[in-house]
Amino acid sequence: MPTVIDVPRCSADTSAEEVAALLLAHGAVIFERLAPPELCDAVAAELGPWVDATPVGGDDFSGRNTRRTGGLLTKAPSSAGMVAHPLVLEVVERALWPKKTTFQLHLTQSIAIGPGSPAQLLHRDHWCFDFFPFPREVDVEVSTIWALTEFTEENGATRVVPDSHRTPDDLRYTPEETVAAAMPRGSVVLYLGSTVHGGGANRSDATRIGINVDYVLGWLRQEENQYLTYSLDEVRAMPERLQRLLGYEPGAYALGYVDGGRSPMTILSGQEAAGSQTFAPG
Ligand SMILES: O=C(O)CCC(=O)C(=O)O
Ligand SMILES: [Fe+2]
Repeated sequence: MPTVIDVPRCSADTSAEEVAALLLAHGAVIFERLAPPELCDAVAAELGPWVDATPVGGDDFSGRNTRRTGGLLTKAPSSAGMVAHPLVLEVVERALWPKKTTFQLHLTQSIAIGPGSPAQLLHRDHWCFDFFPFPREVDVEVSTIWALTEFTEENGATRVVPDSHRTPDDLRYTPEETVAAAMPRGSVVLYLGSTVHGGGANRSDATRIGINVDYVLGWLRQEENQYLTYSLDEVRAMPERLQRLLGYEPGAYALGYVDGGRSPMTILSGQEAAGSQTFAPG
């Protein structure tokens, strides 16, 4: 039986620097009770009807009794309090490497794992990049899952393999090598794109709901297409920080420009000078 270490834990008064150090050291970290109950209540109330209307997944990886509801920023606007949580963003910024210009949202989704669901296949989220073998010391993605319901060993808390983030990409792990990211409602587990993990089996009689928000370097393609998920008018109504996170700021000097060099941010704000061309972010 292998010795399995637990996911390190910290609280809302731990500094972003310390949290990032734990995340980089062990590949995962749990921030306990970062979202107050009122925020969880608001997100749950806004989200409820959307989850009810969401079909279950069509394959084993998505989960045949799991409902994945995307585009959270308009379906559950309060989720912005999680998506753009300043402490989480600071940790993400510190952890991603090689960080140059910026990072962006990779996806937002609610993951509602229904009773009786088996465990999800263990995987590394950065496999979404067509299984590109990133050098082991490079972290291009940070994933987060907020516990909207309590996460327990029994109800399908995310399973994580601590310290798996620097092992060869093709090294496979067994369920016995995972630990449950059990945590109270309002907590969030952060893990690197290279960290092995998967949704747990739900052996309870209630649905487990997590708010999954992933971040990725600005020069990579987003998993959930943010430009088609929200209309321009919806994006224009959002705070600037969210607009930037959605990918409307250049991903690097010339990444994402419009028409020869205009920044999408100036198009959103309608403040561009006619004929002006700039690659400058914002
Ligand atoms: O729902 C979970 O706990 C994990 C889901 C996950 O890792 C994924 O879908 O990539
Ligand atoms: Fe995953």
